Amino acid sequence: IFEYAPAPESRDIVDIKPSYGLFVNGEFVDGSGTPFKTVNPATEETLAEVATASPDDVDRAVQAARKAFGVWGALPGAERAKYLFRIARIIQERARELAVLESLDNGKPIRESRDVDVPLVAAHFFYYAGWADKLEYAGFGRRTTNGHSGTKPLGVAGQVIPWNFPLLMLAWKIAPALACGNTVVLKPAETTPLTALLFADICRQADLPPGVVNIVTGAGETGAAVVSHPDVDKVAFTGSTEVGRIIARAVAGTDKKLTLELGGKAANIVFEDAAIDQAVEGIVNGIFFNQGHVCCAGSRLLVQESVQEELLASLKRRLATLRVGDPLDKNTDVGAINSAEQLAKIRELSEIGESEGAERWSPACELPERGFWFPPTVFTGVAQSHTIARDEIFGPVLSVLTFRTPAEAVEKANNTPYGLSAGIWTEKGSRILWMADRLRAGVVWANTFNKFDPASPFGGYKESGYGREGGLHGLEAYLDV
Ligand code: TXE
Repeated sequence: IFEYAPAPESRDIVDIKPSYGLFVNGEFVDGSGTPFKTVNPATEETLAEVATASPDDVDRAVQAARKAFGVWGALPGAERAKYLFRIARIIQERARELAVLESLDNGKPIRESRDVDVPLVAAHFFYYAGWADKLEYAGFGRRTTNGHSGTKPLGVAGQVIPWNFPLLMLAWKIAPALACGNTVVLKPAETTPLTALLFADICRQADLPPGVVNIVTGAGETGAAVVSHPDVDKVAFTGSTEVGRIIARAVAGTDKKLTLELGGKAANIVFEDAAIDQAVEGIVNGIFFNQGHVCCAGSRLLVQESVQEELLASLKRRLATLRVGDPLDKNTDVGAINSAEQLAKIRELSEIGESEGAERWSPACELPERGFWFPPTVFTGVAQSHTIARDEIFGPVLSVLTFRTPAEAVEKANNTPYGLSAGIWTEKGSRILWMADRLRAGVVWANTFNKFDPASPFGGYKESGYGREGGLHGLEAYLDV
């Protein structure tokens, strides 16, 4: 299931239309709001003009989803599985198109969209297709001595997703929702709407009944109309903690169910007995993968004092080999920053880092003149009180802190309002277990980082949100028992 077509780096294989409408009830239709432009962040060239869904358009999408729920929710699970398997296979067949379009609209290196994002998207649809006819065995429905318990889909799911993994976040949201028998109105982020619209085309190709999946494009106002629509039964959001709070308030006092996947400030903790070369690869992957636009990015390196010097020297040598540039070049390691706004935020926080006394370092690298670019950056001498040790930067910027004992590592790692992920690098198995028990993080990786699997639940503690996506637990968010 992880197969994909090779060498997709040519732009010519995608057919980008000058303008796009909304996908409602199985058709592409005009939006009534003012259309917006989506740009290629690597060149600032406009890729297409995209419709904005007004509250009335969102209402039409929700009504279409409600009507389709009558059919889709009543289908036997095995029938729903057939559609999901078909969607998964079409994703594989169109993997090159999806990967190139994702890199063009988002700025991420083609190697990542081709080898990580798109294969994981297909894997999610395969995985949840497999559950569609087995929900009663999933631990939710059981025969008991006096009868039996069962599950029901919730109804219409309103889903709002961010721009860092446009297709993968769509898959995390849509695949389990559909497997459980719900229908969907999804709003992609305004800087990366194109692959969601290509996915809409895939739904048509798979003959998915009209209204089961609806895609409404637009900015935050469109998202707000989706989550506050009275006929939406379930809200799923991935994005900033700030907007997560707004959504939690909008949903409070209604009968809607809610899952939130928000920001993070993960600690990647390296002990003196770790395999240093391996740890360096994990640190690089942890913070420079996807330009650091990753909610679970290992943005705080906690290194044991005794190996700090050796580790940093090795890390700097490795960073000097990273290639920053054209996302469609298959040799590129670090692509473009997704938007001018995000670039401004990364610049501002980096300047604050310097002004608060941390030492800033970047390898020599030539950045393209046009587009949104930021070099891989490391801050050393960072104290816990520094802004760059506390705020989510969401860019290719690593803050380095040190510790002496495992207990101090735990204390520092947990000293954040977030709790999404953490990494541990050590040769001692017992230490991994000791640390994992004490880290307040939804995911703890050991001797690896940023590893994803559709069978693994993912989600946060504290201000990183609540609910789990992925795996068996991901079904719970879309079922009533
Ligand atoms: O996020 P927003 P932004 C963090 C990261 C980043 C910061 C800001 O630190 O720098 O958030 O990014 C929609 N009701 N993350 O401004 O605004 C919006 O249109 C309903 C972490 O892009 O949260 C988009 O589709 N929806 C994160 C989505 O919410 C609303 C990923 C996310 O945008 C809305 C992205 C409203 N009132 C950013 N306002 C992660 N957890 O991975 C906006 N939206």
